Order: sequence, then C-alpha cells, then structure tokens
Amino acid sequence: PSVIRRSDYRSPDWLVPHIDLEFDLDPALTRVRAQLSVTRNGGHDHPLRLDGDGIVPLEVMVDGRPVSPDSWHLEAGALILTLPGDAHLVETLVELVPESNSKLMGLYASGGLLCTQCEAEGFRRITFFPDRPDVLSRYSVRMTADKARFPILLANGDPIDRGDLDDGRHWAVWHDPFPKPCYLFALVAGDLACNADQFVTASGRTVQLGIWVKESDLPRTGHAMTALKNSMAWDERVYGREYDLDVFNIVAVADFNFGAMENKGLNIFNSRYILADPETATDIDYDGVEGVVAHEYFHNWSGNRVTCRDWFQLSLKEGFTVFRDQNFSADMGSHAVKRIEDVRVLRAAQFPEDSGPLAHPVRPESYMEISNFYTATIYNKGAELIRMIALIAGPERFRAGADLYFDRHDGEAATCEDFVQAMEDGAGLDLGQFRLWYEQAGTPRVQASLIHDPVTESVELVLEQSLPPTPGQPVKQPMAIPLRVALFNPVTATHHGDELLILTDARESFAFSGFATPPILSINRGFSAPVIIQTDRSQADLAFLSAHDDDPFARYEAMQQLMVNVLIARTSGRPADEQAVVDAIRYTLTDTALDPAFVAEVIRLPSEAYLGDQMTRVEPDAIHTAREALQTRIGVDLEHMWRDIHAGTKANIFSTSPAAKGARKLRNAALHYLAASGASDGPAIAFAQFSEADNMTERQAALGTLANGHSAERDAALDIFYNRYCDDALTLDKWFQTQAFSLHPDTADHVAALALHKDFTLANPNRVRALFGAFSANQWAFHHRSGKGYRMVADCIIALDKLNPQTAARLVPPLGRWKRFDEGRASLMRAELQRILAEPGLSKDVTEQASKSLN
Ligand code: B3K
Ligand code: ZN
Repeated sequence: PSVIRRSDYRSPDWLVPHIDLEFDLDPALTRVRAQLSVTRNGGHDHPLRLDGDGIVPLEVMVDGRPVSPDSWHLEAGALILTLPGDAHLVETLVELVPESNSKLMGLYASGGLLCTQCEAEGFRRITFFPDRPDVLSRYSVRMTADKARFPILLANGDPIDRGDLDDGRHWAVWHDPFPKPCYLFALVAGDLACNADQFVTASGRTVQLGIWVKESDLPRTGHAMTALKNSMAWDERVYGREYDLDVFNIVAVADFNFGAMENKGLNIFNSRYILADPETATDIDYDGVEGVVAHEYFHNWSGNRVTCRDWFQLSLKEGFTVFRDQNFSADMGSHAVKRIEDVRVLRAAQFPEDSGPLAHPVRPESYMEISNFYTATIYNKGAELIRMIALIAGPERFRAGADLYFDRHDGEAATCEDFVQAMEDGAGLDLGQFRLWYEQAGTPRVQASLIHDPVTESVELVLEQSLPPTPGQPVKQPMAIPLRVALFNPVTATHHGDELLILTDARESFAFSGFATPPILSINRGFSAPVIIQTDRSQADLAFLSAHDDDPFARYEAMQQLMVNVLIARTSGRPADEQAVVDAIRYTLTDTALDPAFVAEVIRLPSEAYLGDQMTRVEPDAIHTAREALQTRIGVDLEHMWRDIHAGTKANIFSTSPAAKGARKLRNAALHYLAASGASDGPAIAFAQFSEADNMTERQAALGTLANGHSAERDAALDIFYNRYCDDALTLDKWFQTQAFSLHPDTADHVAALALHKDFTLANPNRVRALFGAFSANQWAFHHRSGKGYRMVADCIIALDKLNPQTAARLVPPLGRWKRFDEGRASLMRAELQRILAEPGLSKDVTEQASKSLN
C-alpha cells in the first residue's frame, strides 16, 4: 500500500460548493444519485478527481447531458473526468448493497436500520466525491424508502419537506445550511422511537433535541439526554459557543466501529454510549455516556464549524475535543478523580503506544491507512498538549486564545499550526519551542533531584530531560515541559505554594531559599505534563506525600509510586517493605475528610500492565505473583477494615450522584481486597452482593471478583448472569468481557471456548472488543508462555480482516510489544505477526499495523 505524506499536501483542484443527493433506500439495493456543482480552484488544467471505493458509475452526466464513456475513466477506484470550463454540474448514479456492507463504513444496515459512517473515508463508498476534509459543501438530501420498514428518515441539518408515495414508500428532504466536509455527512432510516426534548440557547433560540432508539430502549435514554443538555449549557458557559441549527438528533446503533460520530446535527452513536439504566449499566458506563455525548456535541465547534485541513491535523479536532470533554466531566463530578482516571487511561493506552513500534507524533508525518491513526496519541496525548497550553496561559488568556481560534477559522478547514498561532496571538504566548510537542513522538523522561544546602538554607532542584528515539526519529530536541512543583516541610506538612516551572533545556536547575531542613519534593502536580518523572525520593517520602500532599493527583501518584517500587522489587526477587504500603492504605482509609471515590482510586494497586511498562523486560508471571501476594497481604492485614467498609457503605436507594457512585466504588474495592485476603467467606460475600445488588455496578464488580477465583459461586454467578442477560447484547458483552479480563489461571482457555460460544460473533465490533480487546489487555493471560493467547488473537485478526479491516487492525498493537518480552515470547509474537502478513488479500489496515509492528 502507498504512503501518504503530510509534506505532499496541495489545496484541492476543484471545489464543490453544493451537492444534491437522492437516495432510493433499500438494504438489498440502494440507488444514489449525486449532483455536484464543481468549480475550478485556481488556474490549472487538471481533471476533476472524484474518489470512489467499491462503487461503479451507472451514469455520468455533465451539465445535464450524458458524457461518453471515453471522457472519463476509473483510477484506483476514483472517477477521473476532464472538464472544459471552470464551473459545471456533475451528476453520477451508483448502486449499493447496504446489507452486505460488513466493514460498517459508508452506508450499512444494523439491526433493521440503515445508517452511515463516513469519517474518515467512508463517503467515497456512497458516492463519487473529492473525499478530503478541505472540500466544504452545502448538502441537500432527499431520501425515499418503504414507509412501513423505515418510517423515520433523518439526515444532517434541518428537515425541509416530506410526503407519501402511492406504492407504500415515502420521502423526506433535509438541508444543511452549514458547509461541511463529506466526512460529516450522515443519514439514518428506520423504525425508531424518539426521546424528544428542547434546549433554549443563551440567545433564546429553541433547539429540538431527539435521541432515536428502538422502542424498547427508550427508557434507557434519560441519562444521555441530561448529558446532552448539560453539554450544551457548558459550552455556552465555558467557551461562549452556542448550538447553531434548529434540531439536534442522536441515533443509537448496535453495530459501530468505535464510540460515536459527530455528523453535523445528526450524531450517530454506538448504543453502548447512549443506553444506560441501573439494571444494565455500571457507573463507568454512565460516565462513558456522559463523556461521549459531550465529546460529540463539542465537536460541533471543535471539528465541524472549524474542521481539519487534512487528516494529519486530526488532533486539531480530537485532542482539543477530548480536552473539552474531560473538563466537562470534571465539572459534572470530581476534578480530582477525573484527572486520575484520565491519566490512568493515558498511561494504559498512550504511553505503551509511544514507546513501541507504532509510536507517532501528535501530528503524524505519514500514514498508509488513516483509520489506524485514531489513536491514544492523537486523542489523549493531543488533549494533554492543549491542557499544557491552558496551564501556561491561565484560564482567562486561554479563553481569549480559544475565542480567537474559533472566530478566525469559523467555516474553515484549519491546521494544528493555526490553533497554536491563534493561542499565541489570542493568549499572548510564545509557543515556539512548545510546537515540538506536535512533532516529536515518545514520552519525555524527567529526572528530578533535590540538593539541600543547610548552610545557605537553600535547595536546588535539578531537572534533566530526555526523549527516547522513536521510529523515524532517532534524535530529539529538548521540549518545553511545564511542571508544577511544591516543596513540603516534612514536620509541618505544609509548603510555600505551588510553582509552575517550565523546563526548556536538557538540564536546568532551579533554586529555592528558606529551607533549614531538607524538603520533600512534590512534582508534576496535577500531572501538569505527560512525562515520566524519575526521582530519588525514598519510600518514606512517598508515604509522607501519600498522606499529606494537598494536590490530589500528586497524593495518588505518591501512593502509586510507593506500590510500584515494592512490586518491582518483589518481581525481581529483591526485598521490599510491604508494610509501608499497608500502613499508607490504612492511613488513607481512616482519613474521613477524603471523598470515597478518591480513596478508592488511591488504594488501588497498579495494574499488571502498568507494572510491566515500568520494566525494561516485562515478566508477566513474576508481576502477577508479586501483585497477587501484595493484594493478599493488604487483604489480610486490613481485613476488618474491608469488612467494615463493605458492610457500612451498602447504599439502599440507587442514585447516580457523585456521592453514591463514590460509595459504590469504595465498597467494590473493599470486596476485592476482602476476597484477596482468602477469607473463607469471601466467595459467599461476593455472591451475596452479586445476588442482592439493585444495580450493575455492584453486580458486575462482584462477578469480576468471583471470576478471578475458583469457587462454586463463580460458576453459579456466571450462569445466572448469562441467563438473565442473554437477550441484551450490550449487557451480554459484560459477560464475555469479565471472563476475558479475569485473573483466573485458565483465562486463555476460557477465551478459546468463548470464541466458539453461540453468542460470539465477529459481525459486532462491541462483542469482538468485549472478548479479544479485553483479553489482549489482560497481560498475564494474553502473554501465556505457551503462545496460545497470541495465536487466538492472530486467528481473530485474520478472520475479522475479511469482514471488517478497521476493527481487525485495532487488535494488532498488543502483538507489537514483543521487544519488551523474553526471547521465547518475542519469537512467538513475531511468528504470529508474520503469519498475519502472509495471509492473501490482507487489508491495507492490518498490513500497515502488522508490518510496522515487526520493526
Ligand atoms: N470522529 C469520530 C471518530 C471517527 C473514527 C474513524 N475511524 C468520533 C470522535 O472522535 O468523536
Ligand atoms: Zn472526537
């Protein structure tokens, strides 16, 4: 497959100010007639190139007249047409078979609905068009379909007209007044019920809101609607951005390649990010719905009103929009807990990516398949870049920069550079060196040491940064790294204030005076920069900070580091002070001033995968053994506390308030440690929670706790769960996922059996992710020394690639981590990557990921 480079960007040869689309919809055969008004862009004699993928033109007309087949041709799927003048009307007709579209890109069928997904390059599977984000058009869409099967017809923008035909069919016309790139096009046809509501904007316009689902799911849409209205109010309050159409519709579909899609005025969602009720959704699911509804809504400004010039600029909309949704969710709940969760996601998904063969800059230089670049680097590291700019600017200046960005580029297709420039101009910043964050891949490391001089009563903080090589970038320049620090007096447990230091050189030192005794360093408070900090702080210093740091993230981080140090020492057979961890947890549990949700985060052991990431050579078995042992020790030593917490926090009236969610989180953590203690009544207590819970948060946590062990209760609970939810796809996903994520020694075998289960299907991406996505994130099970985990995932990739390459390619990266493992595992992983690459007819998506993963 060919490589697309950022440096090759050229502005479009032809523009398409207007497009008229006519869909004659039928799952078995849909006809699409497109009329494009095209205008020559600049002085050139290039032909018009209309991208196409898997479609053939049945008719081609220019200015109302059929053109002879020798004046156009197809080239790599695209329709190439030589046009004499500077403005023409080009018309094409194509036929599609939505029901056999298993890639879920373009127009496809899902559970009786017809829907579309166009980002990044799906529109070319619907009609011939210059499928690039810098071609912005006004859309008029006419849909005709059987009225009984497809009573609801939706598209972008506003509904204009509708009517019935004599043959049982009906039609509707929608018009979107905002010029948009074709990746934001959408339509939906189906038998849908609507949760209808309204929102009045700050300027007093009434917007009709609709969440469309199948009738039986209507009771599960309330949380999404609340989230939508909160998001609309938040964007007005925090960014001064109002919604701009008279209607805003969301549709939930069961088969979807990722979370959701921000199509103008018609968001289409994976149903798992819309539907929630206490019976089937966990608190994490509720938060996921809130966050994704907000994310897609916020795209209306950061993505739709200002879009991307080309796909190398993807983080322009994604990084910024993740930053916006993170702050929204923090405002809806707890800032401290949200920051911890976001950093945990960054470390679990982005840090490994940044240190492996698929590492790429936030603004990549090249790609083979753009679908492979919807990554944690583009999204989550991209959000961290915006967060650093916001930190450096301060809230008022950041807002001034954002205002300038939106006003300057409204209606345009912009670049990351445009964003940075607007921030410099609007906020009055110099981001010269900061731009390297967009260019250089890899996670910077900062070594921090504190030198105390008792004579001058001063301290010197020495900071040294380094950035490891990544593919294509052997040598790096120093970055601008904003670090919030505080120096604690260990006796009074106070500090003189939080300071923002900006490290710009490879090595720099910062002097502080007024310290008669050596202070304790609190650094990267709030996780002010997405870097790895290395310090020489003792376990006693970390224990101190875990008890006294007034920055909640730093307090969490100190505890994590304390635990990591003990576990890494144990893993390599060195002695370690487990008592220090037990004492720190006890202290945290007894601090009644703390939010229970925060306590639950702090006392949680780092995951096996995170521990692996801290080691040069990952040892999955040793990590597992050490972590289980520490967990047991914490369980045993604090058993009475776990029992008290578990018994004492039983909520009696279900609510999704932050307080109720926090109580459940802590209660589940207590259950987990209680089970780890090996207490003989552990399984019975977990089973009782499983049976008596009035909500999925407690039910699934109990199931997960049981699934890790061996007990009669384990099998009983899994059976009960299956029988209760086997007709509810989203909830049945949890049954697959819990088993795939379990720390039971036979997980790999369980997953092999589940892959043959009658309810397992490769046709549904959620089901694939529930089983194989969860399994490949389960370090101990996936890296079973026999290699059976690798083989299963490779088998799945090969089979799925034939149906849905985009989702298949997302399963490849875990196999690319081979350099970090012993030669036995590494060669088994490489062999699977080679077996995948040898498969005839392999997609561009999987080819790119697997071939890069071998490097
Ligand atoms: N913009 C879409 C993602 C599209 C992914 C295409 N492979 C959802 C989002 O980020 O909001
Ligand atoms: Zn997005």
